[in-house]
Amino acid sequence: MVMKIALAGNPNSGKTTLFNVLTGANQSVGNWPGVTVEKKEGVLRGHKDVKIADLPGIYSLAPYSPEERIARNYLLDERPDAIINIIDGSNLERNLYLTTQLAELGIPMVAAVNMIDVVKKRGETIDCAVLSKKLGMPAVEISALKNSGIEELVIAALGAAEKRVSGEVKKIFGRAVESALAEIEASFAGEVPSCEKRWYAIKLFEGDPQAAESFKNNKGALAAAKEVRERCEAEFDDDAESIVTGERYGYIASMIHEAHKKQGENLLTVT
Ligand code: BGO
Repeated sequence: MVMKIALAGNPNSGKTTLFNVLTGANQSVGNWPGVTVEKKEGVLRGHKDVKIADLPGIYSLAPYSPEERIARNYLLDERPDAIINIIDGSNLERNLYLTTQLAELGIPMVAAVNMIDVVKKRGETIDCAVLSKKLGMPAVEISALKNSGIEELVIAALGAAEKRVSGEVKKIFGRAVESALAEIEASFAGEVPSCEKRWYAIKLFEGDPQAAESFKNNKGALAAAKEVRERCEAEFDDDAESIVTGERYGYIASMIHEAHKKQGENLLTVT
């Protein structure tokens, strides 16, 4: 059986470099349907039954730019067996924003922390065990340019794809937002597969237009989401999308605080 793995990440995270390392000459290039955005697919070296789809470089899974829509629709509609999320380790905060969103899709996933050569050259370290625990997925340090960590990454990605179920999606928001999301999830009844519930609860809470469109026949869920959203917006005196973004960055800051050490930090001084 053919397995599908999607490669997702920010622009300039090293996605093309990694795609080339993973697939070698086994690539085909076309366009995504209806748009002039390049679509690259390839076969994983040494694994002829594993296809790698290179998604456009994106900063978030909002449905606003063509690149975001392509990546998001591919992941939602095709539900690949796994996602490799390439993260520029020298730009953790910005890159982890997308990572936390991808994790909500309920698709098995591996974080590939790239540019580790740059990180090390700066005298910094990234603790992948901490990232892995906080993200609820394997995290592997790599340098796509120097071809290091690739074997470990492939093993982790194939392992995730074979399991077919994602790890438990971490509850990264504060108590009020988490309880709002639980209320929205409860309104789905049996209509949404359990691995997709959190994604749709967050999107409906945010008032995401594309998610609302896919729930147009489920008026109960839309009404529940609206009621919960309005209540939270009044409580926070802010709009739902900003509340979610703010709390997402809060969680990312706590992850980085634990996982990213700069030169001279946390060294014991003996007097
Ligand atoms: C240029 N380490 C280092 N040091 N650099 C890396 C790594 C890594 O692990 N991985 C990728 N790069 P893309 P997207 C460049 O092209 O794969 C570099 O957008 C240059 N080019 O070599 O294109 C990679 O597909 C001139 O750098 O990313 C590339 O995600 C001077 O990161 C850049 C310096 O990689 C982006 C760099 C003419």
